Amino acid sequence: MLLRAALLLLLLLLLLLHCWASALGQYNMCKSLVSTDEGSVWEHYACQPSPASMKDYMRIKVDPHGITCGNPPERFCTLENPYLCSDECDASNPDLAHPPQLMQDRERNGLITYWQTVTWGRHPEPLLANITMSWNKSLELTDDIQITFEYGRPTIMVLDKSMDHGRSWQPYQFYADDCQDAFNMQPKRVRDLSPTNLTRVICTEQYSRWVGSKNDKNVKFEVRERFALFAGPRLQNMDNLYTRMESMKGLRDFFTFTNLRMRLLRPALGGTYVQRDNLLKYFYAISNIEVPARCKCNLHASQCLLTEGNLQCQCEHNTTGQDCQRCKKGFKAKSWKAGSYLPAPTGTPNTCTYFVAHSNKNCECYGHSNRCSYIDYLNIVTCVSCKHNTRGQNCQHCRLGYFRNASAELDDENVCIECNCNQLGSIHDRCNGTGFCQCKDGAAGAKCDDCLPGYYWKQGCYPNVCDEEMLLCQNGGTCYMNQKCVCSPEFKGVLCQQSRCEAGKDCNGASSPRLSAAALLLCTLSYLLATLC
Ligand SMILES: *[C@@H]1O[C@H](CO)[C@@H](O)[C@H](O)[C@H]1NC(C)=O
Ligand SMILES: *[C@@H]1O[C@H](CO)[C@@H](O)[C@H](O)[C@H]1NC(C)=O
Ligand SMILES: *[C@@H]1O[C@H](CO)[C@@H](O)[C@H](O)[C@H]1NC(C)=O
Ligand SMILES: *[C@@H]1O[C@H](CO)[C@@H](O)[C@H](O)[C@H]1NC(C)=O
Ligand SMILES: *[C@@H]1O[C@H](CO)[C@@H](O)[C@H](O)[C@H]1NC(C)=O
Ligand SMILES: *[C@@H]1O[C@H](CO)[C@@H](O)[C@H](O)[C@H]1NC(C)=O
Ligand SMILES: [Ca+2]
Repeated sequence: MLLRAALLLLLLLLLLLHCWASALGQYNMCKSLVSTDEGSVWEHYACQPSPASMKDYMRIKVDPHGITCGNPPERFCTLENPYLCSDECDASNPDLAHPPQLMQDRERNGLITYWQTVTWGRHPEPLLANITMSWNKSLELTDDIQITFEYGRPTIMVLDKSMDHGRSWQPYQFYADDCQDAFNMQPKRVRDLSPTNLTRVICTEQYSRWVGSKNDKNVKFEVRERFALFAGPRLQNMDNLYTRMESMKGLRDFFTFTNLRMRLLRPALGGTYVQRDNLLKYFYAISNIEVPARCKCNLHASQCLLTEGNLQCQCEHNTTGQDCQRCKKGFKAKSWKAGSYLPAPTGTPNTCTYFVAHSNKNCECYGHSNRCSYIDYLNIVTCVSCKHNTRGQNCQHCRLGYFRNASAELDDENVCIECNCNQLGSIHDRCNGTGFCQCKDGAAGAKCDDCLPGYYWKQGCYPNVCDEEMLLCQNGGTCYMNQKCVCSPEFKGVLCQQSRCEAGKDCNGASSPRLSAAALLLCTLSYLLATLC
């Protein structure tokens, strides 16, 4: 009796814990053991890692070379105290150095540490600096990016992002005290956006105006406010946001990145003009960059760990890859798919599965079929109804009329490319392993849609009748598209080589040839009649 009560209590406790856990974070579990009539089985769910402070994992690069202050040591002053230039930056003295890593350190005892640039000594040449942050991992923003500037925020800057490890970049947000002047853009705020255009790249003046260097130090990229358009002001309706993530094109990608870059284009001025006689008060200083995000694991992992210096999703659902973007070897009965947030609250895991044939042998079809049959007399298992234009025991070949896509893996839907042989120029519709068709005489090109020199195209390739080199039209005739000579009235023949006036005939009497033709017809008819009678 007591045991029973204790068990019940434990169960209640577990249930409570479960509820508490699911309220705390959605999609935080990839699987759980549930008991059924047939014993315990694993149930699988769409899952994603918790948000983390990604500044701990970022690699920072600062450009141009020599932009960090302190080498050689230099003095600087602040916008509020422009004539007290007693502060010093010295790269060789740890207490006075301001290296880039101070943008991502954990500050202790209230001591603010910051990266700082050289001062604007080269005015009016612009003071430019790039800060590139790399993770070597696809991440998804979960809250605002926040950059903390000491001694004033830049009056012009751009935040860029890359989704392909820095190969290509796109602007994420423009910042200026005068958007029209700096970027020829209308100033906007995120609150001007609506659900239909929240992925619009805007220029904002909210973080660039001078408010004193201590009043507001932060420049933000607003994620929370954008989420709120779907999830409500306190993000209480995240289900709605997740539903939109599934259905709205480009929404998830908008928050996805592998790299970020800040382009600092003009420092804080503390006023309208640059004071040329005191350039020691113009520079950039950043004490912190906060990037709250989660690893993008395509809803196939609830953990993301640092392995060999790189973030790596701990893939479940028999997926693999840095972002769980592939099926594990041997689990390719279906094509890979990302997990789905829908239906709420647990989503769809879209697990990778392997196929066991009736004979209990593995049925490997590289994802082009999920059916095999056992051929008794050959003692083999072979895939049935290979899709994506494949064929073969394992759907490992391309159907006739298709060739292998060299840049695609065997389990790719695009693995076979149509030969596309020109019907008129080629012998048949098959091609070799690199897509070359077999051409009829005179045809050329990979698809046989061209002609060799000396041939012309007219529903196939035919040898030239005339040309400008060997087969010249004669007697003033002109060559028409290599197909025929257009002769002047007095000449005929393929190359106009024959005169219409042959020796001994009267060329001027137009009626005489017609007459003789009529006579000939008459003769033939009478001859026929004679033989018939
Ligand atoms: C910053 O990056 C942009 C884009 O690659 C480049 O055009 C610019 O020259 C860089 N600026 C500096 C100061 O390195
Ligand atoms: C980036 O991550 C991939 C996968 O973890 C790894 O193979 C590669 O070496 C990493 N590159 C760098 C520069 O760390
Ligand atoms: C977004 O749409 C809203 C209303 O549909 C419009 O008022 C606003 O100007 C748009 N914002 C941008 C940046 O285009
Ligand atoms: C992954 O494969 C293993 C067999 O190796 C199986 O036990 C497990 O249930 C599979 N997981 C999923 C999510 O299908
Ligand atoms: C070849 O495969 C790659 C990778 O899947 C794909 O991007 C490309 O479009 C394919 N080429 C053709 C011609 O289908
Ligand atoms: C296909 O034919 C082309 C042209 O004859 C040739 O260059 C190519 O090497 C052939 N490819 C294969 C795989 O045989
Ligand atoms: Ca710091």
